[in-house]
Amino acid sequence: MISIALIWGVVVALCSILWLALGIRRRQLGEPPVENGFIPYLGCALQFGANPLQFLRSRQKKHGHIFTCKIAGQYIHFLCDPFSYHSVIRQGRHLDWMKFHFATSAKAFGHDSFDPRHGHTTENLHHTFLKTLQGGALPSLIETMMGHLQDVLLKSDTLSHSKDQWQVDGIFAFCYKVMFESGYLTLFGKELGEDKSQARQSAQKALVLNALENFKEFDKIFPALVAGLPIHVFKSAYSARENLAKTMYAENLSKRQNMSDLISMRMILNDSLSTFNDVSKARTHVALLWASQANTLPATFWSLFYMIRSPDAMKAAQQEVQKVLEESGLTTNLRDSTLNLTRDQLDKLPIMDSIIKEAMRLSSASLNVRIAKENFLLQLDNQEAYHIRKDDVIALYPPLLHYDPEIYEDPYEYKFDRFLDNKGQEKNIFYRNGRRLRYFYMPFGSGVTKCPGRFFAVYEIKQFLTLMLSFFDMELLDPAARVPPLDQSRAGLGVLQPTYDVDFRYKLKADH
Ligand code: HEM
Ligand SMILES: *[C@@H]1O[C@H](CO)[C@@H](O)[C@H](O)[C@H]1NC(C)=O
Ligand SMILES: *[C@@H]1O[C@H](CO)[C@@H](O)[C@H](O)[C@H]1NC(C)=O
Ligand SMILES: *[C@@H]1O[C@H](CO)[C@@H](O)[C@H](O)[C@H]1NC(C)=O
Ligand SMILES: CC(=O)N[C@H]1CO[C@H](CO)[C@@H](O)[C@@H]1O
Repeated sequence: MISIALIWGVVVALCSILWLALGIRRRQLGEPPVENGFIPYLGCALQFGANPLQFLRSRQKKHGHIFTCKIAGQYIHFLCDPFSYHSVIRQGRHLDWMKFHFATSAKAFGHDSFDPRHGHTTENLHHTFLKTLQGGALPSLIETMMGHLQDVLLKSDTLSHSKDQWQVDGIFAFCYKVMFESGYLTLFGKELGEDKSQARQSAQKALVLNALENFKEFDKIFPALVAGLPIHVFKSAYSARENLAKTMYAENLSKRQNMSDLISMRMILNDSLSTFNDVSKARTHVALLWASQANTLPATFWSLFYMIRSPDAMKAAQQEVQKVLEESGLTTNLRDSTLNLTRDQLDKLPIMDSIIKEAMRLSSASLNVRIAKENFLLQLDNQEAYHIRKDDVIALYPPLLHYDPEIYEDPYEYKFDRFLDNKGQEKNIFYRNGRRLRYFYMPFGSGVTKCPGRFFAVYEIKQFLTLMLSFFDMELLDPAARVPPLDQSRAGLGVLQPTYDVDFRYKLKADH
């Protein structure tokens, strides 16, 4: 933390000098109101960083539906009116999404640019993702994940052996271990070869544990990388990233079995469509590892935490799971066999869905970003129109929706059935001021940049919760434990982490 503070200090100093050279923007006729902030270059970055929601709300009150803030040298137009969102989300002609996304990924992970305009690759990543993470790709992802989850929860030594006595662990730590290992193996497969010897198993285990440690080390500084600091400033995070990459060279990945289509297809496309070198290719796999885990892990934490903390939620979910298992002729008395829940069965868990959605409503904070390709006029829903300059950034900040008391009554409260209608099915009709909203829930981004892994992500969490409910009794160590505050250092980047972990205890159910 000290090093980050120091670096910020240096950044502020450098920026002050830059500012003298660059000056500030003035609002021109027809442009949104501008906030230059008090600090040169950084502008409103510190106020925004401390509490983005509060900051944006206060500016919205002052300026209205759209305003411009200078943040770290960049002018960002924040559009705060949910009824006007579609003019950004559906605005392909004037707005570019690749520039920002590909630049950010290249900066953070160190691979060559994916932007086809830079000439390193002709791979259509978007297409690769859709083909390997959605639709027909889902059943096999789900089945593989289910197998790994059960291995990790019941068979391997990831958890303590005496699970039939109460075990105490942090919920966050628990979710991290279980979901990382299962998700990692689902995407990247296992290197086992013909012999499944003990030594091979331990080597496999060590690989996963190392990957987890490296992932954590790198993930810690991810916000700083997105903010533009070079990775070389962070020695240990840099070596963590490179250690991950070293396990993902083609020669290493090619020894793995049961790898996901996502990774195997990208390996082939790598070679046929890109001029990336081996290191660059390996780093693109690290980027995918990060994308598949960085949000899923905290989302799993919040789902499990809120479910355990709310006795009503846990009871309702338990009954729902029981019903689906019984209807399918499955029991959970399965110490030696495997529970095989298909996509259809997982689709029949609306209560679980709502539990997860509500947990993400409260914890997700992903900034949706587009860049203006040219000067153009942005039309708002209230008939106002604003001039946007080429290369300006337009941003949507969904927590403004998720915490809007006119959309979600008592928005700071966790209500597990908030996303259920009166028939107990998924509720997707929400209003603001009596008008139906098209966009009311956006933890996965929007439009072309919407997370391609979102279906799998929710299935993963559902599988995890289903297994936890089926196999374990669990309770909070302190039943009156408060909800840990959100760590705002990642605001804008996805699901936020808790500022501290919360302990729970778990025990294998008696009939196991
Ligand atoms: C709860 C879990 C997850 C959340 C909240 C989440 C959220 C997001 C968000 C907000 C974006 C960026 C959208 C934007 O920049 O506008 C994104 C991108 C992405 N996510 Fe997820 N994600 C989750 C899980 C996953 C999983 C499990 C996978 C893969 C297995 C995945 C793969 C990706 C990929 C590949 C991208 C980049 C897409 C692109 O650049 O075209 N995500 N995700
Ligand atoms: C990757 O494969 C090479 C060649 O088989 C091997 O020497 C190296 O140790 C492997 N790296 C890792 C990190 O497993
Ligand atoms: C790979 O998948 C096949 C079929 O799905 C399964 O029989 C096999 O045990 C799996 N191998 C590993 C190493 O998990
Ligand atoms: C799980 O169920 C699916 C669909 O019923 C089936 O295709 C698959 O082979 C099953 N897997 C196992 C391991 O039983
Ligand atoms: C190193 C590596 O992954 N090589 C593969 C790249 O893709 C071609 C097919 O296009 C394979 O033949 C290579 O083995």
